[in-house]
Amino acid sequence: MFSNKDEFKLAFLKKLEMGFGKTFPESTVRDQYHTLGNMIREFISTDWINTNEHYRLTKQKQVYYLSIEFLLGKVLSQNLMNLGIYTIVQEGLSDLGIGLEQLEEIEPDAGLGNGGLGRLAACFLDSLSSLGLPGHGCGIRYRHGLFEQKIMNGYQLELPDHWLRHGHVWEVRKEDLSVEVPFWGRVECTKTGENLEFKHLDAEYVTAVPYDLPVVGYNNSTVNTLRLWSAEVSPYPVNKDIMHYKRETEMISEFLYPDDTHDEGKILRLKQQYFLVAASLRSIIRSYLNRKGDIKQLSKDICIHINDTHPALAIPELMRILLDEYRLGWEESWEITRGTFCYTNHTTLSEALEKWPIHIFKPLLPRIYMIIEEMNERYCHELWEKFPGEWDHIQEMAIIADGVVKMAHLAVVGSFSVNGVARIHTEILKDREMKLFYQHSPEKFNNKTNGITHRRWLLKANPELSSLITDTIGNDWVYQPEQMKNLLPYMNDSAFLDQLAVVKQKKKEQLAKRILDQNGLLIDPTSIFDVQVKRLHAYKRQLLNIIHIMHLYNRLKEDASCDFYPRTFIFGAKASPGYYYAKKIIKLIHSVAEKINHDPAVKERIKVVFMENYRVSLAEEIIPASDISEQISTASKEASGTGNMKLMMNGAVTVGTLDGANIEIREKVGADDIFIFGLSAKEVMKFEQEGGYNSMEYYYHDKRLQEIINQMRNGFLPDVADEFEPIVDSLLTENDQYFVMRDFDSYVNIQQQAGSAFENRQKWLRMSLRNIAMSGYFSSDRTIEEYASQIWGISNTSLETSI
Ligand code: DL6
Repeated sequence: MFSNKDEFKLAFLKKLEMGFGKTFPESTVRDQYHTLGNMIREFISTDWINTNEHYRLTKQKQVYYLSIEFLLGKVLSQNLMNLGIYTIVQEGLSDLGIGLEQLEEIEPDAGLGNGGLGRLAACFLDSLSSLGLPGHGCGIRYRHGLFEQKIMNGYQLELPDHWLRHGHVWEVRKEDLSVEVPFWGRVECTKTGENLEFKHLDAEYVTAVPYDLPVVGYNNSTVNTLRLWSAEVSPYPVNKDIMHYKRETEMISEFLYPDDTHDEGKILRLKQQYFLVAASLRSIIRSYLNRKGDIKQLSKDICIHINDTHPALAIPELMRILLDEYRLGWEESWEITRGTFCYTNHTTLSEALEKWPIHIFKPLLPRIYMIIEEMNERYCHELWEKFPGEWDHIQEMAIIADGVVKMAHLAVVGSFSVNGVARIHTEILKDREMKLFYQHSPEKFNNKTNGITHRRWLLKANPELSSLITDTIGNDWVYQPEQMKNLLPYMNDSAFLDQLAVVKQKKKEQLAKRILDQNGLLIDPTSIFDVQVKRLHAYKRQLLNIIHIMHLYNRLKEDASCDFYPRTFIFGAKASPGYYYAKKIIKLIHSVAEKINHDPAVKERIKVVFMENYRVSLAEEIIPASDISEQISTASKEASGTGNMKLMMNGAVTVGTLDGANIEIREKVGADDIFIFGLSAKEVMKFEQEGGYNSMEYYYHDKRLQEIINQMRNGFLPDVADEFEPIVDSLLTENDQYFVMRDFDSYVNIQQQAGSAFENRQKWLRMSLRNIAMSGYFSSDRTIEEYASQIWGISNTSLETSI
């Protein structure tokens, strides 16, 4: 298509004219973006076809990663980089007077996810392709991804995300591969000889139309597929008002996470989940049979990964297909099914463990419900044999109990592998949440510590640091990220450390400019950039961070001459629209920012910045500029975290609790190059068992805390009256469930240590370097290699190997 800059320019101009019927000078930036995107997608298509053909011919085992979220962000630059044509395109465009970054600005962030779980899925896809592994994603093409956050007077407002408004250049609609998904209706059971036959009658059908996105591997010609399903009206007749049916149908793929506080919302969520799995399984099996697969061998040739419990209905759905469509017996179907699925748990928070009320489930998915009932009966029978008479034990493990279907139980029982996402998380699952299941089938349980793709989070997000690394140790680290360890010998090389400092400074200046443009706030790029970017949740404790900021402010007010290195506190966080408390924390951050940023007495030594609409592309700007990475969740609550890994990889030093993957980060960098504070998970869980600690005591005895809490309610903060009563209540009346006050003193001390360490420039640069050098372990390539060899049983047999 093009192999050098001049060919690229010619092809680009021709495509622009043909696509938009305009001359180049008449074209808009959007026309240019679309032209480039379409060109690159076409460029990819030969490798895409070849990869599929290769899989078909070699009949190698395929993995399908089912996820209700894929937080892809922008893909233009990543694709150019993975294809090895970034420079050709950049220079070609530049000759035409177009900045590639201008076109990137136009690209919408594909925000089909909330946070960690969805971004992990996107990193995994990148690693699968880049390692030349046969693994594909299946998800939903939401018309509106995660809401756009606007801040008005310190309050979060949610606007619908219109990422598809101008079309999506990367997707290919494959209408011919549409499938029909049934809801409602009734099941008729007839007996023919010895056999029972089940028919789903009077169902209401929804057409699932696939949109395929290419997932381009890094420099290896592998292009896997992310298939996103869109819900459309079916050609089958319906028994209700057609407009009503259309609205209901299209709602299925309208919004990511509809509000499910009421039954109508719950039905929609459940519909989304079944829609995803029913469509995906039909398409997986169809393509398996096209490859001349034998349905009885399915579990040897295919592995389906369930990303959290949202796609767990895939288990009864496969049973239904095997029983009703292929007429296999229960035992045989069950063996195939259990051999096909594996499940990852991403949280131990009980409110996030999904349970569907039977009164909603049964009428919506009548045949699936029957199958789950049968699975449950057989499973309880098996338990009864093992634990005769122990009703409570069996009840606790049942899939259906207390009027609900327990999705985590369904996922565990129907999978051959169950994993947590960091070592401590897996241990907590085995010891607590899933203890009985672990005791029953310990062989299923394993840990796969999360990872992030270094290609996006370092190579693309931080080209300056990437070049420094490559100039210093060569580029093998791009293929084998653990080779970043070869940077360790430069620990005492002051010339190298100086270059590292220059890179960080440059990234900080870029971010400072963005903050000036976006927030109108001038910040000091030589101050410490102390960053907490993640979803807003009580357990993540943005509150502890802001309380600490208030404490620093109070100290500076008491003694303006006190020794204090300037700090810029940077937050980025979206709160779930219905999460009232989290929204109060956002308001609190803004009120504190308002107070501090305008107080001349602090002499610019503290600045507080809240960056609106945190998303993947903004993360790519903030993370490379960070000095301190705030990972301060209440120990035992954060399953793993992945922001901690991204920040570490970009040289930020962690201030954190012994929670999630922070523990493994500490093991890698050593206790001297991370700042650990607070209660351990064991201590937190012990307090929880004993009914918590007495937060009032801390209020009365720690004058610093008392002052801060009083300031939340005594008019000290501008324009707020009793705005923060719910926060004060959570700390005092509700006994501080997340141990914010309990960990405060320890946090203040560690922050002081971090500040002092920063002042010793050489020491800090060495800490930063060790974090970068040891971050290779947290590449999702390592994680995916573990999944591939230890769970999925797939390997790289691609035409070209990646190195
Ligand atoms: O595993 C990815 C990510 C972890 O890093 C976070 O620690 C965890 O909170 C997050 N979990 C979710 C839970 N969603 N649900 N259900 O996003 O997963």
